[in-house]
Amino acid sequence: MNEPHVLKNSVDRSAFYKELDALNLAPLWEVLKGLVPADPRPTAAPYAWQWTTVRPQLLAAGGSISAEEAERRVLVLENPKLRGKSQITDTLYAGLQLILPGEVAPAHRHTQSALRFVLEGSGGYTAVAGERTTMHRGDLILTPFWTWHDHGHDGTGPVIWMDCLDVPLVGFLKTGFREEHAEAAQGTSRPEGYSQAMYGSGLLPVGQSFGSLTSPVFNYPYSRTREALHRLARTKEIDPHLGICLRYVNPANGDWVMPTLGPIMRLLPKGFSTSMYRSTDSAVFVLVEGEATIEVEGATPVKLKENDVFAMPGWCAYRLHASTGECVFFSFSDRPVHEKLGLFREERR
Ligand code: 1HN
Repeated sequence: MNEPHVLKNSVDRSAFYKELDALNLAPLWEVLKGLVPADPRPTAAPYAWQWTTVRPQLLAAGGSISAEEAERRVLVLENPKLRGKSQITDTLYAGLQLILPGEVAPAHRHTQSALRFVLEGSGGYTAVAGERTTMHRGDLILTPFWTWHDHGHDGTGPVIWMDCLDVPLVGFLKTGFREEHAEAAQGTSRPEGYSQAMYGSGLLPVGQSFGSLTSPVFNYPYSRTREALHRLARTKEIDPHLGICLRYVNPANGDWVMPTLGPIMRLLPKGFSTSMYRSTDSAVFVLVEGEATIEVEGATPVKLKENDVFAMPGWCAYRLHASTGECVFFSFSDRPVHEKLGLFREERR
């Protein structure tokens, strides 16, 4: 048998720790529980931005800087617990972008993936990888990583959308690359509607194989999404925790539309309250139609109106309630990453 181990100076370790510190060494036992917590502890707080407050500031930005000078005229939605970091949650970026008639936001590409959710206006367009698409309220437009993209506006009145990016995640991985296009507006090689017809109509071209990471469709028009949700609302099959909740799909493989961002659209019938739910992914909600409340466990319920934005940190329990008529929520989250890494968990109460 070995002799029991005797500690020499267990009471005052500070001199020892100083010695370690000078050698860029640190004792794990002082930080172990913090490194490996019992459950997720997001830094971000749940938080709502009201459209009626933010929209005038965005229009003021329109009077203060051109889209060309700004490159992207965006007000970043910064989580109050993560100020100065351009993060709406611990892993997600979101901002509201304004483009005015005649402006061009010049073409570039980067390894960050982006979704755009259109909030207001018509006549705006985004060109992605050689094809242009016109934006309408409620449309979801993808700019997959490393695809050239520029925005413009041939119509009248302001066009506003929410940019949703995986900037914090790509920053953490230190995998950011970016390039400017030689031309402000990239040329197009396919007519508008080409991708929709070829890949987004319940059909796929015979004999073509697909890279699996991003959807070949890049505009998911709200007219179609809305039609689907409202048709399903006439049935009684409603998930008690999620409502009528559909994810946008890559038609080539049934997966999420992008590897890092998972967009979702859901309808809650009039008066419907979801049961308390939480999941590891952090999410950003936008109320698209109706009036709703979001109740985060332990906090006062927050009332939302159309185009209000809500940041939901991961592992926060919440319920959604359709206050007056039925309501429609858009949301996006980092769930595809959690799923691919085997980290996704949810709790239904
Ligand atoms: C970006 O490329 C756009 O293309 C918008 O409209 C917002 C925020 C961070 C990094 C890249 C755009 C962005 C962005």
